[in-house]
Amino acid sequence: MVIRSMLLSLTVALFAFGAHAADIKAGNIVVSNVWAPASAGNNAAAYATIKNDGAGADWLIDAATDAAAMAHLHVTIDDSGVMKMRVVDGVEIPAHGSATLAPGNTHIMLMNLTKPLKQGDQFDLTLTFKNAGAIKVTALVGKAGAPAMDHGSMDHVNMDMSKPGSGR
Ligand SMILES: [Cu+2]
Repeated sequence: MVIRSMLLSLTVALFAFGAHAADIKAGNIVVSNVWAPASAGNNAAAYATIKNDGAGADWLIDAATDAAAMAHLHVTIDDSGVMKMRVVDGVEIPAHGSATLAPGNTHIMLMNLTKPLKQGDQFDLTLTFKNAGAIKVTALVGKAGAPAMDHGSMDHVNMDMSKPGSGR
């Protein structure tokens, strides 16, 4: 079992080495650079660049993955010098514009990971947009995070753990 999982990790690592996740396009939405830093605790965050080629705004309204028990959309806010995270109903992708989910900024919070995210791993993520619908993407696991990505040390405000699935 141990050997088998080691071989599996090796295969995944070899596959991920030098791999570049392809842009995924659905309707007017193009999702690229989907990644997550290697995890240090039970939770992690996933990031992506989302482009909207359409003439109307769209909203990322939900995220789901088998890699964690729950996925929430979070924004990071500076509350008098203390960085806190807050659940949001949606992330706007402006018309002919883009939104970047990045460390210290808007992110997809992965709560209670199924297993630790190791550098070189990848996992599926389904992003649901108000207009473009559900888009399945692959996230690549990169280097462990800088302190700004350490969600374990950050407060979560307005977190309702009784609400599974999304921040809605
Ligand atoms: Cu968060």
